[in-house]
Amino acid sequence: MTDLRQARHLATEIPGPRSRALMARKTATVASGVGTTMPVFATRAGGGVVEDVDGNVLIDFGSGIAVTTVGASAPRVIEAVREQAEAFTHTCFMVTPYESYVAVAEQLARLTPGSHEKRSVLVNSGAEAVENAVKIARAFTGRQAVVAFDHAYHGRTNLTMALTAKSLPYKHGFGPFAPEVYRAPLSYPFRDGLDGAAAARRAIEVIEKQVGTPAAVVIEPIQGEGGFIVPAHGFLPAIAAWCRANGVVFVADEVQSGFGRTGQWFASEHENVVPDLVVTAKGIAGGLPLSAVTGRAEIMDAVHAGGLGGTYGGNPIACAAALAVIETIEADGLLDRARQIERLVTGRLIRLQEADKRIGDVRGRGAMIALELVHPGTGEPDAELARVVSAGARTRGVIVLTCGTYGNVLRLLPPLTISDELLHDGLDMLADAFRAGLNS
Ligand code: PLZ
Repeated sequence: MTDLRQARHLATEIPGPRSRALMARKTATVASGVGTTMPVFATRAGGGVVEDVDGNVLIDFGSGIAVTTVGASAPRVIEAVREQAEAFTHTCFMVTPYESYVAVAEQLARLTPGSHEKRSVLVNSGAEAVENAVKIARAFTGRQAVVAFDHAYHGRTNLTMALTAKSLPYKHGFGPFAPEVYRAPLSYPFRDGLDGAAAARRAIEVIEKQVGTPAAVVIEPIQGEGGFIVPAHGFLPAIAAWCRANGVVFVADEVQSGFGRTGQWFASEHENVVPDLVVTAKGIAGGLPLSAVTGRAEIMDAVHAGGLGGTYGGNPIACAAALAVIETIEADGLLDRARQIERLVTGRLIRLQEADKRIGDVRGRGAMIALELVHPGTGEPDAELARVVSAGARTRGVIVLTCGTYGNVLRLLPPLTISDELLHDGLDMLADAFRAGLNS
């Protein structure tokens, strides 16, 4: 969106009258289980902002939950989508294949960690891709058990609800859940104080004693919804090494942490981990619904012909968008940009933390940075403060999301196309919201 002004602008209160009217229509017709973070309706978005129906321009620290890494109206993506839509919108890859699906698989083989031979399957959502990774690991190993971790988030389908840790809002009332899912303790340095090796020993002991040898271990290299938890150094490599030694498929759920978000193509790379299977979604296609499982050829090809697929999997418009996203990240140096954003944002947040004991931890990598809020002294999670500060930031025109098992984490996920000016302005507003939150 070339004419979208890249500056915060409040034309009305938040939400304005048009958004309020639309919200009334939503309430009357959209299922109430579908929540919204911001009470405003979008008209345009791109660069580092979202414009709403009342003419407010909001700073985007959410990227539609880590999706629009290249911006919400990236020129190459717009062009690729337009061209593909004119050629054809769908044939179904399982009926009449097309080149872009193959090209996306080639790019995934090139970009995911490890130089081994790889295969990919393309599907539509993060949850669907995680489900497929589990199917593939089961077919390859002939085993059934799957291990996930504390605080994990893997989706809202039945199997991925089972893998997801948090009950409310994701699982409550929706059981029974898929069987043969087991949970191991994660490394959570801020709360458990363990180094990576000790945390891995603790997790492996739980797996060995309570599960035996599972088909797969599924883990987010940096947790998303669970609180942007970065495991202690050495934890991921130790878990991956145990998997390798025991013939267990190591699945990295890079749905939120992947595709340049953390300053590498994949967060696994920060720990030199080469997963057997990598699950991608979100940032892969600039907002078009696309996800993938990419992994070792011998594991992926263990599935019988016709065992993987779906009507829309690898839709041609989504594939065209994905190729444009990859080109954009490489041509525009966006991995470097993610690292710059990390320096700017963490620098400012650490200064904020030094002056405010309610900020217990500043963590994350690249443009995936979080603040964990606590009651000073006890360190108990302070979800109410997270609610007050994120709401305060939103009324000041900044889109800020929360996360965490305890609901006490503020997470910043700006598009990599955001300007430094917008980052500073957004962080100023966040600091204001913290100051105002003192009196709440
Ligand atoms: N794995 C690591 O972060 C999606 C969920 C928002 P889908 N996270 C955002 C919500 O409340 O529904 C996610 C993730 C990780 C899997 C998923 C699931 O991806 O595309 O939402 O299915």
